[in-house]
Amino acid sequence: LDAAKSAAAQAAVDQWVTEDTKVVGVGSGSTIVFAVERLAERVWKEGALADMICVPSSYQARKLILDHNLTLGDLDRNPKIDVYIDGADEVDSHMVLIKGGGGCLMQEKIVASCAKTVIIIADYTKKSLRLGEQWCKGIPIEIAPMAHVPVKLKIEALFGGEASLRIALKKAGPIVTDNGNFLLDWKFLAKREYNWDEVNRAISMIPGVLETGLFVDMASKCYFGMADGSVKTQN
Ligand code: DER
Repeated sequence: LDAAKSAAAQAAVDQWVTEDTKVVGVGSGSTIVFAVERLAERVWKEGALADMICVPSSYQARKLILDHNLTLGDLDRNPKIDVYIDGADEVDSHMVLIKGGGGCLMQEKIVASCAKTVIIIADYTKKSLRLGEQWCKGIPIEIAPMAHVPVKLKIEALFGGEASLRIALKKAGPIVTDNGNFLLDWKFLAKREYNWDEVNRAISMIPGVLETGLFVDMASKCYFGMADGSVKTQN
């Protein structure tokens, strides 16, 4: 899938990051690595994008920017972002995204919300007609640690399914996010028709919920790398 990810990343970067692009928001995960590598190639091999500033959406993104000697910015100094580039766990036919498989959804959504344009890059396995077809791990939700049980119960009561606390693999106990919070993964009911905008708003209103991995009406355009190396777009 790396070739597909790389093709999507390069197409997106070359279309949306030009000499006029001053501030780029950098997402998190594995696909974004290819986008940062392409940005670095443009800067260091082609001598382009000299004024570009990169704003990270996680510790991982921050390290990617530093490791590639790109100029690191933040929302204090760069609150207006020209383009935000990030991956997705799933993209449905209405461009509703599930994000947060890598646990960085809160800062991702914050940085994305500051961007004029949000560009999603993914391999073909992320594209679906209906949310849940491809991504079976549930919708990630960032919550305050002390609230994880009541939030779980409220989500399940409101919308069904099952919300599970995300447990770490290489650390005893729950995953702790870059923001010091816990994550629930909500496996919703596959057969139920959800209005994802309403679901996103309702879950966001539950006391103790910091952010959801439902990105509704946020993506401007999606680039999917295909198995044959071609790139399909959705917007
Ligand atoms: O966790 C996240 O939000 C990531 O951006 C995820 O949505 C995409 O990660 P991937 O590029 O490794 O599939």
